Amino acid sequence: MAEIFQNIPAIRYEGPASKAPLAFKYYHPDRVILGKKMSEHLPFAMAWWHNLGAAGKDMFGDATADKTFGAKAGTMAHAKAKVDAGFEFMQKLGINLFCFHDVDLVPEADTIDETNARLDELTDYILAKMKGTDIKCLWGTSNLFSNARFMNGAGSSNSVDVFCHAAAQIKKALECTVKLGGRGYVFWGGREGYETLLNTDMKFEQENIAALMKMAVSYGRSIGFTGDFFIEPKPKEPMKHQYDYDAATAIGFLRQFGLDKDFKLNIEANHATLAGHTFQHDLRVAADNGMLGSIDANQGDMLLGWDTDEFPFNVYDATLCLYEVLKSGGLSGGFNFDAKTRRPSYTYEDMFQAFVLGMDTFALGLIKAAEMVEDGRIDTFVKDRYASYAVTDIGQKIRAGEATLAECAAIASKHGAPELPGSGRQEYLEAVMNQILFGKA
Ligand code: XLS
Ligand code: NI
Ligand code: NI
Repeated sequence: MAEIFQNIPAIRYEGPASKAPLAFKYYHPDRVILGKKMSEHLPFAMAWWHNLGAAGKDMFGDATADKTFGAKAGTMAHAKAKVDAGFEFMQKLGINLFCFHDVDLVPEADTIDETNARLDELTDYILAKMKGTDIKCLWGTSNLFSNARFMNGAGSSNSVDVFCHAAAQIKKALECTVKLGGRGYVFWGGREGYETLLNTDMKFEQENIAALMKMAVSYGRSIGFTGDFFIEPKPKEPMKHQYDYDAATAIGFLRQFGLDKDFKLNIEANHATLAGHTFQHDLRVAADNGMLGSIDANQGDMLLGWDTDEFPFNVYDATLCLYEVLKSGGLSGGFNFDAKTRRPSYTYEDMFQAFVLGMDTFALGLIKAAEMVEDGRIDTFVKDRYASYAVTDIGQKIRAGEATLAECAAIASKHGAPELPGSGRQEYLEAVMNQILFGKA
């Protein structure tokens, strides 16, 4: 097999003093942090669509990068060249997982049967490539948003034929995921939402989305899929209102329709911020509900109001992300770089540089989050802040759900006007964070 990324060697850990662009400064897979190897804390994944597909095309301009990998675009030869490129890429970076949409793998044909035959051929090709490597599939999904037929959504479409087509794509994508040993299956409801209620029956649409998900669970389980289904919440873009607005909304939906046993969440940094939350907020909401499954690791730009899918460089946010992940006991899924290089970064070298940046950012985040946990000042502060519940009888009864309004009212009249609840000391805690992040300056 001819080397595609010539002149780019396998990327190694060289340590913080290295100035080599294509070397890890912080990601050291075998380094043990809180009793576990870095590589186990950080199961990194490559997103097929961005890394092997996205070539810099945007609403105003053409592609800037060449992602044909020596084949004619849109052919099965191209689909296979992407597999060759993807495996060489992952192996050179030491990444063992990938995520895909059906139409990232093969060009869509005129009929679903022909597309499915192409998927059979290509997944055979991937399976053969996987042999003798540690590379596995993190999750699969189906693209139910690009094709014009999905203009009004998939499960939420007004057209039953479109609904059935979406079901057919999900059926096949699930089969491909199982064939490739995927750990998860994602629903990102790109167009599951609406522009105006003047033409929309929201209740009808949400019931249909749930019905489609139920069919997916029942089919998936019947063909041996034992992993998690995930909803990937996002508030808007492409639709004005998307039903899976944020973690809290998605959890409510899953519980309403009895899907919460089979589903967890795939939290994407840039989607949380689009919803007006911090990344940490949506991670915490998911974790508190036992539904933090997987992460789409990217970052947005606070000055731009859309999903810019940048490779993460913000160590502060990565640290708070890993803090949530460590405290929740780790992910059943992984860290999928749902991210693309900026349009003017169009070379093969830029593709690798982007992953070095992202992996080092999350490695630093892990190192610093572990320091936060070991340091203990933040955890202790939070625990002490609620101590009045632990040290009083009434507090314990409230926590146990055994107190009544009358009992609380009796305490209130006995104790008189409460003292102020104690300083939140936010500035102190932010200084602790800075000391942990930059203390060795
Ligand atoms: C788009 C989403 C998408 C999902 C997979 O904003 O992030 O890439 O991760 O469909
Ligand atoms: Ni995503
Ligand atoms: Ni996204």
